[in-house]
Amino acid sequence: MKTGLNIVILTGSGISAESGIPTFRASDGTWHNHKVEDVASPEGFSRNPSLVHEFYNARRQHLLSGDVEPNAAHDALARLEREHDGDVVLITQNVDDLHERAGSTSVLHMHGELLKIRCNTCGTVFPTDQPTTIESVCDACAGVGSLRPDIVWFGEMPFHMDVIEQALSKADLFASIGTSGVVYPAAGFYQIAAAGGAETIEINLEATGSRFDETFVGRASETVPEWVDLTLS
Ligand code: BV8
Repeated sequence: MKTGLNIVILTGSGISAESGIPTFRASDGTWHNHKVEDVASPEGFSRNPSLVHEFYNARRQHLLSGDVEPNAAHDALARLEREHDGDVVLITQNVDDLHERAGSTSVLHMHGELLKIRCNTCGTVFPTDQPTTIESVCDACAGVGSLRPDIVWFGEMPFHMDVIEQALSKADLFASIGTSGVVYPAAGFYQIAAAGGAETIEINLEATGSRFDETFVGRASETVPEWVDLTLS
């Protein structure tokens, strides 16, 4: 592998599947037994905020339960960041903290984070490991019922898009790991990177049909460490 390459990585829920976190599009088309528009949209939140708080409280509790740990794929990406002699930018659509727990240091959570909440009134973002409800009080402005998950819902602008677009334009290598490539703008990142001259690869249980230069098929906990070994060799 040539030295000093700029590597940009995008991960999706497939990288956390073997850690025990259900992927977004389960086969029955629902997501944790809910319709997406009811639990991952601003309209759904204004229609029934308690349902949305419960939805994210349950996922946060599962993440913090002790049953969910980073897997070998998360560990391998942290090793790539430590050992690669060029830039490694890690973008994730996931809202879990498994990349950080595996040792990745600068993770761009473009869809937000389960362990953060935001006040709709004053905009303050807090770390949290506690459930939130419509009675929760904002510690910054004392607003009652003004807290929401610090999550990007459908129809909302993803976070860090300026940094992401910069990184994609400078990428020499773009790797998409464990994502079905259905949700935009993330699904279009490989095309932006390719337009900037990057080689693009996909690592997934099955090829998604998007036009990557190369596809590695297999479980992330096996294929990602193999790809990192290859990239560092
Ligand atoms: C926006 C919240 C603009 C966090 C999420 C038509 C065309 C283009 C776009 C649109 C359109 N209609 C609507 C849109 C926009 C919309 C969109 O893309 N809709 C889709 C459904 C068509 N996008 C948006 O609304 C985005 N915002 O566009 O804003 C804008 C402009 C101006 C002003 C304002 C706004 C916001 C999108 C973010 C939505 N939030 N989640 C949360 O609660 O989790 S998205 C949700 O999908 C999750 O974040 C998830 O990460 C993400 C992507 O899903 P995947 O991670 O890919 O998961 P999935 O199950 O689909 O796939 C898993 C993959 O893993 C599979 O391929 C599987 O094979 C693989 N796998 C499984 N196991 C393994 C594995 N691989 C390896 N190893 C394994 N073991």
